[in-house]
Amino acid sequence: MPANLPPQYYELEREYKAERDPREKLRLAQELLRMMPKHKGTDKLQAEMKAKISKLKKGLDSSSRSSGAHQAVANDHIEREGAGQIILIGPPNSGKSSLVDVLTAANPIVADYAYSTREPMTGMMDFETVQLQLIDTPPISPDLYESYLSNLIRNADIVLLVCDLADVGMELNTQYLLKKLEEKRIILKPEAEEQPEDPRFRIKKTLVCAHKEYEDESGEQQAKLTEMFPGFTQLATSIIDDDSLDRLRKGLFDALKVIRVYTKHVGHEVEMVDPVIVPIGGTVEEAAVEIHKDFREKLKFAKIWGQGKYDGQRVNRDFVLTDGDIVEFHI
Ligand SMILES: Nc1nc2c(ncn2[C@@H]2O[C@H](COP(=O)(O)OP(=O)(O)O)[C@@H](O)[C@H]2O)c(=O)[nH]1
Ligand SMILES: [Mg+2]
Repeated sequence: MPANLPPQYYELEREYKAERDPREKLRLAQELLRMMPKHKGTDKLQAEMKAKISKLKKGLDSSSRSSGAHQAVANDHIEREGAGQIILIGPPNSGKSSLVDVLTAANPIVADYAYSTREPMTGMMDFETVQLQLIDTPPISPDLYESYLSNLIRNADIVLLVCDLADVGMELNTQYLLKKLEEKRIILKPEAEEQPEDPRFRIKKTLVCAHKEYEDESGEQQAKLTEMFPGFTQLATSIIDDDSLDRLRKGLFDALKVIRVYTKHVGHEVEMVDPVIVPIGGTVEEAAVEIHKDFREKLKFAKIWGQGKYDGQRVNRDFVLTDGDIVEFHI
């Protein structure tokens, strides 16, 4: 049986063969396996690719052990925590670490020299009743692109592109970053509702952070960013402007397009803490399953409190929830 592979497969295979960086090679191999149509004609090819993947993984493991760089392999995946994962990226010195420092309890190195951040670092940012996970990263510049960044960016929910209004080279440095990401097949867009037809590319929803706002009194630099990023949410920030940081927190939460649903037990007062997170448009059933997977079977109905509802209104599992609703599940 012929394998019948799409033309993109061969293109990607060429790149895979030419790639020297083991981590990127592994990613391309995984992508090839994903692209491969799954039928009898590709059985052998699939098995071969799986073997190559496992070999590449072993290679990465042992090279990290021998150099003592354990961190490196773990770097390209960070387990999501909280209501969403946001990765901060940008040119050197744009203020990524400063933002993670003021927004979370993490203490990344902040420095007035470039390349002070070498490893990704996470911190949890409070927003009202939830926490969002921020990832601080090393810069992207002609001198540095940490290859683990591609996977980290691909896996994050939202990208926060930190642009430095104080930098005369802001436009060039930002253009460089966009070009570099495109090489890595990551495209930054205001929304990521539609993924491209070419499965090798990934569109990432991105917010533009116009950082160090007080260094741009004329607003010229901000205007340049708006021109470069039409349609994007652009937020002006400074680490000494608390209001700007509050707007950033809210902007990031809104960008995640999730709602918070508070649950209560029958006969108890609700505590407005630790909400269940579901996507906008999420139903009673989706919220119930977040609590316990058995609830999908067992749920009979729910009572609901919230805007536009009667207190304790009885609803079915397909009822669409809104942010801040309080739900009592009946099983
Ligand atoms: N004027 C001004 N400087 C800032 C602001 N945020 C950070 N910086 C400075 O910018 C430099 C680089 O900051 P850092 O967070 O290390 O940048 P990173 O390389 O992107 O992580 C440091 O000297 C910071 O003090 C800000 O809001 N306004
Ligand atoms: Mg830094």
